Amino acid sequence: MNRIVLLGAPVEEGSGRRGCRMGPDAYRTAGLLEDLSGLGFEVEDLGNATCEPAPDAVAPNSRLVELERVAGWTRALHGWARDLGQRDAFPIYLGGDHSLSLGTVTGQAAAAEALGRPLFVLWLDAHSDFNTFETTETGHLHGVPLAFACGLPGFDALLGRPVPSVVDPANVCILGLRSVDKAERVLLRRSGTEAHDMRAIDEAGIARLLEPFLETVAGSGGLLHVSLDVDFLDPGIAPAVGTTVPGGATFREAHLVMEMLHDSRLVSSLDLVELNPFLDDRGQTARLMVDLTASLFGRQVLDRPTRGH
Ligand code: B3U
Ligand code: MN
Ligand code: MN
Repeated sequence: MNRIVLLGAPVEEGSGRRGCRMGPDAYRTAGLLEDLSGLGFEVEDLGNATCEPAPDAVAPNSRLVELERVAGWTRALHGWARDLGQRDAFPIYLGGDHSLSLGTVTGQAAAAEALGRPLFVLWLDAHSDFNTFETTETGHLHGVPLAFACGLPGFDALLGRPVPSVVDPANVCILGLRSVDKAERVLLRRSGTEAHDMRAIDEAGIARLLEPFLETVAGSGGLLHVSLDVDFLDPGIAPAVGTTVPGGATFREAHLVMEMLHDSRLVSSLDLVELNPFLDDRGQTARLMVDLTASLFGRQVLDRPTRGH
């Protein structure tokens, strides 16, 4: 696939603080279009999605923050992703906080189902985002998208109906964990999702954890959606995120993941989430996220043979 479409999703209501709505423009300012074009891709920028709040989204408890707005974004982005996921172009969703994945992952799952392919998800994040409306302690809806996409119950207010195509939790791999809430941890364990914390990365090396997952995706003819949260990265190299957690992925670990993903040729859609340019240091984090995206699309120092080529 030689075409890439960029869609801005300036969502910030899921994070409980302001700033993520500037994310899409920070990626543009940091040169995302130019870098991807320079790698030989035809890049179309669709601008930013918009949304209307969903007044019918009634909160099942009083802890949930900005449910009407996040439900509005979920519906809008679900529609976008369902359509873009069936076009002959690779969609990159420019966030925006991680609640945008409520729409993009479920939309990509619907698109994959229409194409007759299973959807796999690689979640690169310090957090598992596996809370439900019941378990969330903060009420911030960027903490629930993976549970929603995997079909956990109680979320019908978001789309106004059950999720039409859920992701099989056995098709999910999470890398980079270092902050999981107590009840969330139980849900995660029960789901059977493959989840690796930073200790596992320290002990095994990130490549050894990622490789078997990519082999499974390849073996089942699946499509792979990647959701890259800025806080997957160590805050020392990526300060522009509201929820910094020490001890994250290093510069090289993150690039290696992207380089392996490129070589696998399996990735078909990408979320870039949680960049808060208001917290950045001279564009450092925006620039790093753009560089990581370029690695995913094949930027490398020396030529090397890739799988299937
Ligand atoms: N698990 C916590 C914290 C959190 C999740 N995602 C982020 N923070 N970025 C929660 O709010 O659910
Ligand atoms: Mn996240
Ligand atoms: Mn996170």
